[in-house]
Amino acid sequence: MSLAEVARLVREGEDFLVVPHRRPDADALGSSLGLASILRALGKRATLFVPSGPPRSLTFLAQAGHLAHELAPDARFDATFVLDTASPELLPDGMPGADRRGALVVLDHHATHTDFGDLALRDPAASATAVLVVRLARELDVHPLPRDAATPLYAALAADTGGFRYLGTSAATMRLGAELLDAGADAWTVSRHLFEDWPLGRLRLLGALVEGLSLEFDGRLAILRVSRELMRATGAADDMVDGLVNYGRMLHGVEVSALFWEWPAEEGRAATKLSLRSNGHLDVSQVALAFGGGGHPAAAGALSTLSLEATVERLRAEVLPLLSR
Ligand SMILES: [Mn+2]
Repeated sequence: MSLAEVARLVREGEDFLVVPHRRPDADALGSSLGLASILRALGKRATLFVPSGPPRSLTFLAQAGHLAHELAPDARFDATFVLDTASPELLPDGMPGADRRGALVVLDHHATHTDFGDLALRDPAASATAVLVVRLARELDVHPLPRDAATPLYAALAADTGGFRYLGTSAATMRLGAELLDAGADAWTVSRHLFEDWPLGRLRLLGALVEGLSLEFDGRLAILRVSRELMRATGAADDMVDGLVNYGRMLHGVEVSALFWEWPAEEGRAATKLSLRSNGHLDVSQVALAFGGGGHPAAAGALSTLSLEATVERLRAEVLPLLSR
């Protein structure tokens, strides 16, 4: 689907709904805030739907625009933009039905995804969904980018590139970062909130995770276990676990870091959240896919229906062929 078609939909419509995936991360929320602000700069109405509200760590971003926690039952939209969302199951509850949401337009950069949406701009080569939002803004001749879009889009880009460090960070990534700074993005506030400013529970949890880290396959696979007991002992809240998987990847010799997070069992079924990071040579999105999840080649995840240790066991079996290639 072409950028021009999506741009035409924007020009012809008046009233838009913008939705990031559930439990939005910085790219999902930042690119949604950015798009809503760009639509408003064009004189359109934009409702940003985040029923759960922002996660605590991203409340600093939510100041850039109003988040709707619910939609009026009779609300109708000319089109609904869904951002950073690889499959419809990842959308929040309470989405309007097909008769009220208009065309469903997906902007996403996940390598593994479900084909959904009436129109889609999908580019796995884009380092963040924010890149696609800026492409759309250019197509719509929005110059310069609105000031209140700058910090959210910068945060989205900074988060998904690990602070402009990850594989795939290019001159174009840096140029876009610079353009967002020119538009008024507050880089220090973003860096401080995204990469520092940790609650004590998270730092204590990291300490315990490093202490309990185990290595497999000659130190090429790092395993981090987050049990409910460890969460209790360190005083960490559920929103403090995201991203800790990266610490396993920092270790010399490690190619894949896997974090296993014991999730409260629902209806008596065991569940383990699995996060995977690769140092670039192995495609962990394929491993996540085997567990019913997905993501990017270097960063992926899944929700396993097995217990924590059974998930570890299964992962060993899935990763071994990759490592021996
Ligand atoms: Mn993303």
